[in-house]
Amino acid sequence: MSQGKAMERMSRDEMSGLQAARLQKTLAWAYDKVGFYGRLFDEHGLRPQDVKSLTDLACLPFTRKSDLVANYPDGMCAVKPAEIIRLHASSGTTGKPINTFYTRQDQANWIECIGRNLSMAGVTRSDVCQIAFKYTLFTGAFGHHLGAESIGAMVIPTSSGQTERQIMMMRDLRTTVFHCTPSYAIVVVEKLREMGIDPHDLSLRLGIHGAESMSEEMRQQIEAGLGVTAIRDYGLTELGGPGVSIECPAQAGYHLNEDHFFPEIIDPVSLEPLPHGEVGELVFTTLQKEATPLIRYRTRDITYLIEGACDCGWTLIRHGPILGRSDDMLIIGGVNFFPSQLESVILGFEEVAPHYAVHVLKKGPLDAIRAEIETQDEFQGQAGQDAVSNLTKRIESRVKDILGFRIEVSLVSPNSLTRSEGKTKRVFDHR
Ligand code: DLL
Repeated sequence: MSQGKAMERMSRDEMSGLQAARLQKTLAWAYDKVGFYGRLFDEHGLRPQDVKSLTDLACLPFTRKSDLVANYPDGMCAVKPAEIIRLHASSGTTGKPINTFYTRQDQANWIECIGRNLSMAGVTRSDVCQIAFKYTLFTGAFGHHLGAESIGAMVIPTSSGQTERQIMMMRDLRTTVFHCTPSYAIVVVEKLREMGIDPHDLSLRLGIHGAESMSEEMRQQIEAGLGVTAIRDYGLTELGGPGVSIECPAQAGYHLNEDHFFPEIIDPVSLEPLPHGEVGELVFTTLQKEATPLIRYRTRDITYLIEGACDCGWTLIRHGPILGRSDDMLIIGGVNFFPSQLESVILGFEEVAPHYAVHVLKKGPLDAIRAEIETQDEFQGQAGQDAVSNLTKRIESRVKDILGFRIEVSLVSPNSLTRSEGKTKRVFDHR
């Protein structure tokens, strides 16, 4: 049995013991090697050996994204440059990117995690994996590439974009697994339709989609449009990229590689740890990272942890879908909500396409939402003014019923909103 297999099926006690031992090592390593952590511990009058158990972790301060930005470019790095073999960075549209460094061992661990995840999703050495995440500083493409290769699958590194060519290769080389963001998967679905290609004439069977949220409704559209089972994949640059967690075929949450990343859920306001099952912000402490160890790193991602056995047989702890980001939460008409919640409601209407933009506006003292939503070609072809106004009202009223506040819906013609080959920016804050 490989080491990976053992991790996936360890008992809770065995896993906790392993985590506690690795935590001790990580804390000592970070304290000694990363100036930032040395100072942080000292300021709080703490020593790594004060943390004797996993629950003691809660007495340590958090690491925030702003700490990583303040320590750009390599202030968080624990090793000498000669030890580093790779760098990736977050796309960071404003300001400085977040750098993450890998020693040879970090890269081996990354490959192990993604290989484990892809195996969990059902990828085997007989598969042909087309990597349509962008090959840049972004972790998505290189991570999936290395992970799929480690399983022995054939890897086609197309990167994202050049969609017709992408589809030609997919057909000619009989791609079975397609790796990309949900946004790009939708672009490919639309191009297949435009080219008159039936997805069932392709060899695709699995879609691995991550780096942004994919509502159940979006998943259904991707599954129907590509002829795949679409699996959600989660990770973040700060932890090395993809390889943190993935959904299993039981689709009952994401299994987390908790032998590498110790999770906590905290209340994003009080910052107190929350029990398993309660919704809050995901916080990670790395357990194996050499180059960039992180202690209690606040991801800002909102979800919950799921205890107990999974139908798939794996024992690694699970988390639920990413419901939003604590820094994206809006309060409209007194109701707290995440823009991603709108997606499920909007895509419940078959007349609309999976392309929308959410504008947050100031209306007097209050905040308001205007959603631009594309209609499907078929609807556009037949609809008169009455049909448009009727659909607009139906969407507005369903949002009110389900989410509890009013939004203004503006239906726009097919293909009028910007398409993305990576992550789509859907929320525009005009306040
Ligand atoms: O998106 C790493 C990645 C690449 C994950 C490919 C999966 C596949 P960043 O660019 O640093 O890294 O963005 C990380 O994206 O904190 C979440 O807010 C969001 N995110 C990632 N995966 C998911 C997901 C990569 N499955 C940030 N569902 C994270 C929802 C996701 N949000």
